[in-house]
Amino acid sequence: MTPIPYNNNPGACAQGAEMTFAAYPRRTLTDDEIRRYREDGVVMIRGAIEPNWMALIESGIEQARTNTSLVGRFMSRKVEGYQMDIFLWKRIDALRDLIYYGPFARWAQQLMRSSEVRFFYDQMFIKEPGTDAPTPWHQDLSFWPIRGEQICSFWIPCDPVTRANSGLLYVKGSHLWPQRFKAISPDYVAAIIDEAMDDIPDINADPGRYELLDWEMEPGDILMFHPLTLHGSYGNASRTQRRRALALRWTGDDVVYAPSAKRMPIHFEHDSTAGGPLRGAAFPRILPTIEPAERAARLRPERQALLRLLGSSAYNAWAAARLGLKRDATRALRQTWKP
Ligand SMILES: O=C(O)CCC(=O)C(=O)O
Repeated sequence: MTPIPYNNNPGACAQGAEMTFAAYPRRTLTDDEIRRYREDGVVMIRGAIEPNWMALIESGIEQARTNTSLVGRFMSRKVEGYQMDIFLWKRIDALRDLIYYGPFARWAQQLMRSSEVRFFYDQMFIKEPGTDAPTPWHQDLSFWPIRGEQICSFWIPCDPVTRANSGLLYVKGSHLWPQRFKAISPDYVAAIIDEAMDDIPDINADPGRYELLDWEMEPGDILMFHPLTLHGSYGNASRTQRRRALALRWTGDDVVYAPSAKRMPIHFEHDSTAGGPLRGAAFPRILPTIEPAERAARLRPERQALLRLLGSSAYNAWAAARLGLKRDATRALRQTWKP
């Protein structure tokens, strides 16, 4: 299929709109790539992303890096040199265009075998040179207020990555394990740690026991992975190279909204109700067609509701104090990350 040209001018679609639907990718995924995603829980596709889309990603990441949101500052406050932020597309036009008009939704549709594809959220992960902060082993789904099988994430580096400068590592096939592990974030956010869930085994302390997958990657390469595949990364040992990456999360037909105090709160407007499908401006439908009302909402950048943000911080402080009382619980959360 012919790729649709994009004029590479961030914001052009929002202002005039020469595109009204998601572009077709340079190439579709092969049966073998889809099989690897299903069996291993992750697949790396080399050279998948065309330079025009990479330029948009880099522009979006640089805007987010240099103009951090309130929630981004909160997420990054504890780990020196490790900068994170979420829902970037709500305030950065280049990323809104990427999500609506980039080729990503079509790959997600193929992987998830779903007729509908909604965008769940985006996330930035930046590790400055010499940042000794790992991303602990975790399963993404433990963090999220959703349920379902048709969910996938893409991880896109903007800089060359190796294991030593914080390329992602995966435990092969771990998405098929029966356990649901506690949500361990780089700053150990207590509010989302559900004590009823399993403790994550100390993967790096027992290397012979697990088959790890990782790749040296260049800008233009993409990782596609299942929300239950255990993954993490070392700190960035490079003295010169910043490591910037964007994650895009997608949902399909069977996904329902499942909010809980122990899941990531959503601070943007949407119309989903507990147990029902995702809908509304926070989780826009991209395929099979764009939902006009959600698309109209996307033209109005939205700030996170401050009151809800303050409420989440207070709840988190309370949860941290509670978890601190249970010393055994926190000990079990610590992981070995020595290169
Ligand atoms: O970039 C990283 O180190 C973490 C990425 C990650 O955990 C994710 O995209 O789910």
